[in-house]
Amino acid sequence: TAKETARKSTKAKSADTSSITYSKAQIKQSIVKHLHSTLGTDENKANNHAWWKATSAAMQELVLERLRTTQKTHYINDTRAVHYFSAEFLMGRLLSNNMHNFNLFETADAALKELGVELTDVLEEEPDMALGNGGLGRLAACFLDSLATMDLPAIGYGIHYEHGLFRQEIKNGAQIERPDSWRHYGNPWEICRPESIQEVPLFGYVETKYGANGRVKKEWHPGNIVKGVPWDIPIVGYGAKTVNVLRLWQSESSDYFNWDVFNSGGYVDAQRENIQAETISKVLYPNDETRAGKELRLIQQYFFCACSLKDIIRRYKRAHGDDWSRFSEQVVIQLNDTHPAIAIPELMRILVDRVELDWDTAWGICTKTFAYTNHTLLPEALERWPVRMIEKILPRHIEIIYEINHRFLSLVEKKWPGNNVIKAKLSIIEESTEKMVRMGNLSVVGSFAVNGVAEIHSKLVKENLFPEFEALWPGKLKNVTNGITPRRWLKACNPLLSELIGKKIGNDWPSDLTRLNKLSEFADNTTFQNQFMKVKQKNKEALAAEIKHLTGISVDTKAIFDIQIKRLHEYKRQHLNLIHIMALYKRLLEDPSYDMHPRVFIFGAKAAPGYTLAKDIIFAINKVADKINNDPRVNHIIKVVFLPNYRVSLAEKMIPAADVSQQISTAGKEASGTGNMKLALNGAITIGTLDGANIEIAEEVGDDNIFIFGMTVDEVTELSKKGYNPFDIYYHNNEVKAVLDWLDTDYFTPGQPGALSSLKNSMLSGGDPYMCLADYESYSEANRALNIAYRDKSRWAKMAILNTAKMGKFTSDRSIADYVERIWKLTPCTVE
Ligand code: GL7
Repeated sequence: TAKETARKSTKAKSADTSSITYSKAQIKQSIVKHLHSTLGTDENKANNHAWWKATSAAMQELVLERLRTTQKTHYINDTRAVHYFSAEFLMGRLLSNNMHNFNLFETADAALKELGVELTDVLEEEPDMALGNGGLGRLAACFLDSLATMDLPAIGYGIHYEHGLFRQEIKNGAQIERPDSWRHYGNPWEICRPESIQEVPLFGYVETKYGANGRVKKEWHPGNIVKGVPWDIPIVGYGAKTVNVLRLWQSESSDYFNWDVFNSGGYVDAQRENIQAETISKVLYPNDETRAGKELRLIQQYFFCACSLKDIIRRYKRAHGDDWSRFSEQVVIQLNDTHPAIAIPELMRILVDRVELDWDTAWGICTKTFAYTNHTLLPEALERWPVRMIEKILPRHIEIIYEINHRFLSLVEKKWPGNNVIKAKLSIIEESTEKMVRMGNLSVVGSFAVNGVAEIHSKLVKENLFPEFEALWPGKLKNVTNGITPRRWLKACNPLLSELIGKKIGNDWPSDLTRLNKLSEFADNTTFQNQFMKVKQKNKEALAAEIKHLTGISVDTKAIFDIQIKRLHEYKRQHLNLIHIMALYKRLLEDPSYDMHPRVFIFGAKAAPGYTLAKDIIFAINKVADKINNDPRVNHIIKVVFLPNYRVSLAEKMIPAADVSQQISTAGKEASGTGNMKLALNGAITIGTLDGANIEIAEEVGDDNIFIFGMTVDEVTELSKKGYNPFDIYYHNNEVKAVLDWLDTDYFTPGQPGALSSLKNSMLSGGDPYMCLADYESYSEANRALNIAYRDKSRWAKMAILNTAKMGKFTSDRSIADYVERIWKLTPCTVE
């Protein structure tokens, strides 16, 4: 089974590292050496930044040693490998992670102490590598960790963005975006590989030629060529046996590209497009779950896919020459959403135009190589590109896409003769006023497997998004429930809890998370309950200090720490949380003896810069926070905190301190969620809807250990069918009415009445598309139950322990084992 695969390939890695022999003295010596010879400074002059770089360089020495061994081993064994194509990798910081995976964290800590330096301060110097927006990008990062940990040959391919996700500042309550410069002062982990530079053609035209045998040959004359420069980030597995690579492509102008070649017949002026080559990898598009629709975005996608495919083919040919028959045995490419879907026609182009394979052979190779993960059902996130845009940028690819579609539609015709409705629905080309290429359909047609990311999501993919595809290719649509790496999301970020767990059940859990289940035996044990909650208390104190430091707000650490951290999106319903907070505030004002345990509501969220309502919600949270936090009538009972610039490294500080995890999306909208797993793993109790992986979390922890509320997917569908009118609730629920009307006054924005009205409008006259009001009453009830539960210290402690204990399923090792078994068919390769 998948579980066994996961266990076998990761078993007992805890203390079993070659590096354990690396002593404190050696680390100390290495750090000092790098301080001197890499950084040109010394122990007396060095600041924390220099210590961070020197410490990283010392680690990187070990990392590169293992990298060389790994690459040699994979080469000798000619291993089949997975190539994870993703426009986003949200890596966060690497130093602490690499130390933990080498099992050298404590040793390095001690070494630095002897040098008079605090490791925790040093770690804070590292900028987050934020080359992603949210869950999708972080999932890719967790998967890389698991792949290396499980000794699976894998390579991540993506874009070397100069600027990752913007840094968020909050000014007068509103979000401001500032550029992120993660490698401004150099990045100690990345290695440039000029020897593997690739060239990528763009624009231009296609010439049709006729060969001697009557065969039609297509030749693409590009109007522009850009260079892709690879940067490698080593990915250290837990136990530090395998070190894989994340290869990120940076664009540069190609210096020798000779315009004169095309300077005939006036073609150049007509066809050539001038793009500044360097801009391609300049910046990550900051949209999460929305199409950017911009030409540059399509070019980014093609750029990294073309570079990566050439890289893969170069490596394949080194081992197999021109024998293409084994390609799909050696290479599997996982498409992380449709962002890299253009790789499908690109591989076809190479095989048909360059290698000169016949179409069917080429298509056979292609459809045995690609697999596609769908991450969302939101229509605004399903990518479609105008035919005309692809035609202009990739003139040969649009021809290939049409050919793929033509052949695919004859298959559809065979299955459903004469049914033009189905044909129109399944067609890769959408025949709207502006013709569009549907990248989801292209991905399904060009892949041998398609998966959703949680049971419910995969079911909806099958039943709602691609039902005919399921009929056409039974079994092609699968599920792989997401997971998170317990190394980063428990061992490294929550050292106190990790230590406590280690004392109780041993230290094998980071590589076999199901072992946490042994903690269940102690869930009723008062001593263990006290120890567990004491850790939580310490973590809350640390977060309280951070909150004070970042915002100036003091919070009561005996209060319930209630956390909602995720991108700001209407479907995630931060505004449902907010109107409930306002309702509590109102209850307290109207009845000062209203019985509730003190509670601190903590938010972290970035809004896409162009998403106005999302920014309005951030503004509203901050304005309500200002009012409540400064109202002496209630501020000993409620506090509201919005922590600016939510990112991986901030999540690592927040998650260990959470009592409550808010997972309150409208049912059917959150494909999976992964923050839900991280919070529960650290002993937070979920208040959530039956959506995404919440359903599977509820199955694992049991109904007594989670607060489920709201409509189910079926109920949401039913209500939409019937016709949902938020005014019905507004006029029947006095609390809802009072709170929404409150938003229209200037109570929270003195002198600026109406500054929060867009929120009310969205939930009322705007039709409340995410049904906040429909779920309000049920949410409020769940919160009441939660409040009562918290009052019973022992009951709460038991719930928290059981949440940690029951999270075994959600390790990304299990997700990867599922991918290996259901899709990739890889075998681990031990690196000695
Ligand atoms: C997402 C989903 O919204 C999220 O629920 C899921 O956990 C994640 C990883 O599978 O993928 N889909 C998506 O487009 N983004 C996500 O975070 C941006």
